[in-house]
Amino acid sequence: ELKYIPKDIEQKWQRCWEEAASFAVTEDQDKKKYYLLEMFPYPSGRIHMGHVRNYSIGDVVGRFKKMRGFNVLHPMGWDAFGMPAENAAIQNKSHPAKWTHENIDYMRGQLKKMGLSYDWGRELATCDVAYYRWEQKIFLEMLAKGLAYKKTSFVNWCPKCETVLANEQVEDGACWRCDSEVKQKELDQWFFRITDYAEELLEWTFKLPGWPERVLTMQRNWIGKSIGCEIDFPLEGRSESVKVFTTRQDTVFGATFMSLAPEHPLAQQLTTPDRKAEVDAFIEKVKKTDRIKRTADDFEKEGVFTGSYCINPLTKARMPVYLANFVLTDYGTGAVMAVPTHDQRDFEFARKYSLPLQVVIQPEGESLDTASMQAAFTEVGTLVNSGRFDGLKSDAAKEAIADYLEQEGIGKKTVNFRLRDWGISRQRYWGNPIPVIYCENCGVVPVPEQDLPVRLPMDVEFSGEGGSPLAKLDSFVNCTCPTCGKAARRETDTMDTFVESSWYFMRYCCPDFQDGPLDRKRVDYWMSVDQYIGGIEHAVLHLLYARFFTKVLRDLGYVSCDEPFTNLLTQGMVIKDGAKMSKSKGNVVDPNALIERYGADTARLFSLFAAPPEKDLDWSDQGVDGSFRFINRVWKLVHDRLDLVKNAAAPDLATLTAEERTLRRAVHKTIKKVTEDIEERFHFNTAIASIMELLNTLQPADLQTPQYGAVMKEALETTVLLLAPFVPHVSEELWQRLGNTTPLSRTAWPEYDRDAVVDEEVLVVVQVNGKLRTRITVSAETSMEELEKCALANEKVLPFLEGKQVRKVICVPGKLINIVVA
Ligand code: ANZ
Ligand code: ZN
Repeated sequence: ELKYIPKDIEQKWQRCWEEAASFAVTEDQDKKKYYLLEMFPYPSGRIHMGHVRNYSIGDVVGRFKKMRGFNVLHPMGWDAFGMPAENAAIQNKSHPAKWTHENIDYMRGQLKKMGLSYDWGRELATCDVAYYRWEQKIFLEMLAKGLAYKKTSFVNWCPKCETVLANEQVEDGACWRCDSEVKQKELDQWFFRITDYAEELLEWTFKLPGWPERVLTMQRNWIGKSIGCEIDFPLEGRSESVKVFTTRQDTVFGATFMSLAPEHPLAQQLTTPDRKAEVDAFIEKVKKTDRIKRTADDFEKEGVFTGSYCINPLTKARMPVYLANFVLTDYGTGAVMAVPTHDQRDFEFARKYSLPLQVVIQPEGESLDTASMQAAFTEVGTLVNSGRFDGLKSDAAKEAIADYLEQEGIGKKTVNFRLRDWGISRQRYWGNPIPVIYCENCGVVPVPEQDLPVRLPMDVEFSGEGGSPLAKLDSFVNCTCPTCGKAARRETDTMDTFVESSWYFMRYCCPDFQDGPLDRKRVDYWMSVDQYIGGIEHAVLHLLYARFFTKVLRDLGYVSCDEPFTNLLTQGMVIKDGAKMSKSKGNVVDPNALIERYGADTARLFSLFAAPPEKDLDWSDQGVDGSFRFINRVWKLVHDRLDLVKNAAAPDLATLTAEERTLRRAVHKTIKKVTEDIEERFHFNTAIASIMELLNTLQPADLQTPQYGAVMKEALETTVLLLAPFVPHVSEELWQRLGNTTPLSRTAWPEYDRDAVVDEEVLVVVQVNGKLRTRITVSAETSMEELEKCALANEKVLPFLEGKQVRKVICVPGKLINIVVA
């Protein structure tokens, strides 16, 4: 049949790939492996255009690498635990498991309709016990190594979701999911000691050239390494001292007061009776402000005097001790030596409370004066008013003062990280149960390995009120202590869902492994992921946790690699009418409707052609239409020439005519361009554009030469091969109609012929006023304008143009150029 009917051919080839298990892979030691991965979706209900784009990008890479001879692992699965399932359960009175699995089934069907080259045999869902049981084992091993621990802490609490949020899940003081205002709450929580890996996580950000610099910078800032000193400031009239952390020990002579976090353990003790009421009121007030606000630059700096003093260990000056709202309790030592002349926050604070200022760093060629200062001078400079350190530059002074403090026993060099341990406790049902038991005799008792998994019970009630449904389920909570046999209580917190996404990519390597979380041999064959593709919104959270987990699992002996993702591509958003596609904006295009109307190939082609992967993709109906028309043009071209090429052999290169050579050159130049665009740059849009250009060359071609059929056959087959990663269904179909019996999915990518892409050169005679002046060699395809430029700039020609005016240039392409001057 002659009409292009996407539905028919797409179903046909999807069935064919499925039946032949075309994309199933094993650990073939003879082949070079390539592990390609797109971030797995949350089964929210339906695929959206962001998914279509993400997976289309990945599929080009996967199919291309396979055609290039790689053993490509390209798996897909479901990030299936999480709050929306629970919220839906409350709303629809259905079970989160049911909701989740129905969504998975539906979305799997949608993905299959896109013709993506997944090894579906490796599919996993993190909410299945077959997956989360192994995560419990990993948790227990981390617990045994002290990498998982419990502590009481203030946590970000979302009153609406009734759960703890990681700092990363708080955006501008609001919950990242529901946008409610986040509160502070004190709770007993489980933590992963990611800070143990802070240094290594940071170091490796300098050894990941395949990651976008932007993401690496965000990770570095998040880890936030600060090199400085801890310095002891003795308290007046007391034996103890206050320890501060500073990165600017070169300014210690300018420290005129002390600022403590309101939560600092000494805060109450240092408060004199006359100050108590004011201090208590202040502490209460700060408790109510969230941490994000407290650290914002434009947040009003406020404080209260405790009534106590400490002594600057170098100047011996008396320094009033304040509590200040911008000093955080969990950074450094929770105490700051305030240097109002050189720190802006301290400056504002000092002005507000009339505290003394002393300049100790002088900028080049300037003289700061405390009376007229409008802001702190925060750069480096030369030390003044700093005793024996006067005249040193800041950098040298940092060293010298740190050494001096160490010598005198009043300080030591330290490194501080902004990174905090990862709080993983969630008071939620639909997550992985933390496998521990609380016993009055024995305390915290890990669930013994032979008792794993701790299954998530199915018989829960969802009222939507107050805390975790698990805690209300006696049959789950009540248990016996594995150590002493007494009645005990089971942990009812579940793990943050970021735990599941921290190692799923390794489980894909051995999804059916029954003897542990990971089968080291298989995991080592596939890891690291060669190309990871996903959204920039995961720049810190998921990508940092996944890196941490990889290192933990390495140290637990499960895997050899240090880093999970060699190359990372963060794709842009899909936008429509200038805004991100979202339900709230009402500008959503449903992939179902798109595929129904145009077919998956058009949906894929459009999302690949409209923008390079990292850039935002602007939705356009005309663009979709254009993609569909292009496929139709290819379809028609191939069918129009079927008779011509049917019985053609491969071209005999030695006897090609010039016209045939020109046609063939266009074909091989396109192979070169498309190959480089995909392989080196992921510039799929320009790759597709050059295939379109080739089509423009092929369509009008109509040679009467002997090998025209042979050359056209090569041209059409090449076009189809080059299109295969982008529009695989129609490519397979045309490939077959061109008489090939091996499907494209098992065909090699074309290599370009080096001889064919070299432009033919011609010798052009250059005359001035009809007299031969020189000959130049140029490509046969050089345009008249270019040829003219070359001739006019030629050094043999220039002397004859001097002082004359060019009247006319006569050009006979490929032969002669005559410059007429007067
Ligand atoms: C004295 C000083 C003088 C400072 C100066 C800066 C400039 P980073 O780079 O982020 O590590 N600081 C220390 N602990 C703090 C806390 N718990 N809450 C709020 N601020 C704290 O910043 C280190 C600087 O932040 C430290 O250096 C300290 O102020 C402040 F001209 O000490 B500095
Ligand atoms: Zn016990």
